[in-house]
Amino acid sequence: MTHLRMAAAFAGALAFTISAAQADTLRLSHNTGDQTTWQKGADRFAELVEEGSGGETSIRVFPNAQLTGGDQMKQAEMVGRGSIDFVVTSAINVTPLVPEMAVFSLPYLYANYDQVDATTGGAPGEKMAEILAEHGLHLLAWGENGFREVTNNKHPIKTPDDLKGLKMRVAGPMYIDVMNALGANPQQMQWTETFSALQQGVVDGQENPIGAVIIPQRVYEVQKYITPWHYSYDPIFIATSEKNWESWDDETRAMISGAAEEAMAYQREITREATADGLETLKAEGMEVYTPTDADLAAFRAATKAPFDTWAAKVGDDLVSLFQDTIAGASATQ
Ligand code: X2X
Repeated sequence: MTHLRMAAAFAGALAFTISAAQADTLRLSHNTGDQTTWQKGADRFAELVEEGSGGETSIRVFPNAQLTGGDQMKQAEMVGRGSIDFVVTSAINVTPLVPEMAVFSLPYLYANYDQVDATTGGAPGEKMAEILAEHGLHLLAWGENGFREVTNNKHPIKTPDDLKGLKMRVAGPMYIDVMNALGANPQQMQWTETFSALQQGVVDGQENPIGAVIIPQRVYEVQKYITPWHYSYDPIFIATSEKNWESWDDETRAMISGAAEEAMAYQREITREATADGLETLKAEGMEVYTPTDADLAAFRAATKAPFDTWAAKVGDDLVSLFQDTIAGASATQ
């Protein structure tokens, strides 16, 4: 090879390195599988950002909490520190870092979607964004995991007594207290380990939203009974690090926020659609559905009052009142 040809080859390699460095690839972590509405929302966000940046910014989506070695609670902390660019996760996963996030999921706080939307779209949502910012997380938009419904393999759950002694997988600390109050034996476990734990009978049951998780993650293959008891609502959200946010100019901020809003509106819509006909889907897959009566729901509510009070005190009375006042102003029935 002549010197000249070597120089040309070297220059070519250098140009390649520079352009690869310029096309910014940001990383987004979420903690469910790649068929869920979480993934679909994250993918839509990535597409919109790629378009909005004229191809200069691409986002790679990592499902199943891969970036934190399967630890779903650690994602928010890593984003807060700026080591991951974006997270799509649900409220309960953030409670070890930001205990106030448990307010959303207090047992029987919400009766319907109008009430949910009034809080995420109003002053409570803004207040939570301020609290998240204190932990280095810049909230971009709210999406939906949904109302969490209980499944198990032993028998239909009709009353609080039916939970006695059941081994229940739960995602986070507040749900441990709720399950204990119901007489179940709760066990905190990563979501990615739950399917095989249910399959092998390590646990008897679990609780998760129908459209966002139970159907796309095929929980019906390893669970027989479901009771749509709507005991706890769990929102998801997209956040970036405050560090990223500070580094972006106004135009980039507007583009990223707009993409997040649009992606989460889409995510919420497909989640509600999948939930609306979800029980039919689950019956077709062989699950047995017990639809609780108003009296059953009142019994579940009464049985979860103690953990409600404990966690309301933990998150703070002012915050709970802000949510309750907003909820009272929204329509009471579906
Ligand atoms: O772990 C769960 O149960 C899940 C997937 O719903 C959450 O991330 C809270």
